[in-house]
Amino acid sequence: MLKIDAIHLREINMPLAHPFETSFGLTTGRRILLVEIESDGLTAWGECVAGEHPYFSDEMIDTAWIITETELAPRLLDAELQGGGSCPGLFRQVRGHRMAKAALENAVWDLKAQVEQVPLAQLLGGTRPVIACGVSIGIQPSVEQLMEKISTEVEAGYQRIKLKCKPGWDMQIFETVRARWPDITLSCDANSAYRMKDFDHLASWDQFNLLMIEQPLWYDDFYFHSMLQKRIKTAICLDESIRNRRDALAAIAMESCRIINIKVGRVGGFSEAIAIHNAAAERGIPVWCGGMLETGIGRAHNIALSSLPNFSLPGDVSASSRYWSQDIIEPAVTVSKKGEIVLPGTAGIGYAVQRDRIEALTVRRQTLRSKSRVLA
Ligand code: OSB
Ligand code: MG
Repeated sequence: MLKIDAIHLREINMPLAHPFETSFGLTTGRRILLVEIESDGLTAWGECVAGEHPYFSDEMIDTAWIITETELAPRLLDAELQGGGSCPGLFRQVRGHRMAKAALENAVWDLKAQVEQVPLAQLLGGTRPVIACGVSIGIQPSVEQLMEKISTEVEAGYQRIKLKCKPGWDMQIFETVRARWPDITLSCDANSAYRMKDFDHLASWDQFNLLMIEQPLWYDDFYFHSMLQKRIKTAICLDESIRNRRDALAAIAMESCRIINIKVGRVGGFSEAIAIHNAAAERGIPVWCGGMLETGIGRAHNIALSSLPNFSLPGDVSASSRYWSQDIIEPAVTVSKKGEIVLPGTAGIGYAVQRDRIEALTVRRQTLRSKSRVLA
């Protein structure tokens, strides 16, 4: 049994090495909530992937902070835990706030891996010694800059290029890219930028031989995606819409998608991520691991998750240097010329968390201990 003695919340601010633009907005720097749990002399970290604004989902760092402080941490502090799998039950009374829940649950999984002296990937059920990496390339100020970026990433060996798109930054881009790289594995991510009036337009993208179109329609929709999937040859991949295993089952049954992007934060933690992975595997639906501009801590968690067998498509888990001039783990995450990340072999997340660096980046902190428990 594990018992958590203290939970430390902190906000760190980190400028992105390159601004990242999606159909829902531009991010130049990240405000990130990190949680650190202490148990019997061991310490483990979790990263909350909620954004600076509630634009990708309804969570943001400030809602995650208050829910963690007032609801989730108090439940975790008094509990007797078998491991990370005990968290969903503890947190069930709190509806939603999955990114906040995931940060704590994932830290508990890391703690358990340290106690058992096994790599986190092994504890999660991972089997892959290396994972296949793709990149997500944001909307650029110009087509020339986009071509430059793609060229850099293709040269670096990444196995799949995903282009963020939106009305006005789609067809012409795909045409230009395909003219230069007819054979690369290419996909796109609309982050819900299209509507029913765009169905013919979306159907015309079949000519570009995209591996998938990610989340073209509303962030909370299955039904209209299933209508669209019937109209187009290209596979739809759902990201935002899939909050849990039931959503995955519904989407698969309705044929709303043929591929699922699993983000451990979006679905509330490793337990639910594994449940979705398994449900998809049983139904022949491949999954891949999405990214949320994570620091090394969240990135290490994504790497461990990506080692599960049905993560059979390259994910959005790429090198630290694409995001940060200096990461908060050592060594930084690197990607080989073959576009792969080698799973670390040591116990826990397999990377050393750089506490000094985190201290220097911290702008807000709070510690919660067992005796401070206040529940309604
Ligand atoms: O939809 O996959 C997305 C980043 C922030 C929010 C949403 C998304 C993304 C990415 C970037 O595509 C993935 C990454 O490189 O971390
Ligand atoms: Mg996406």
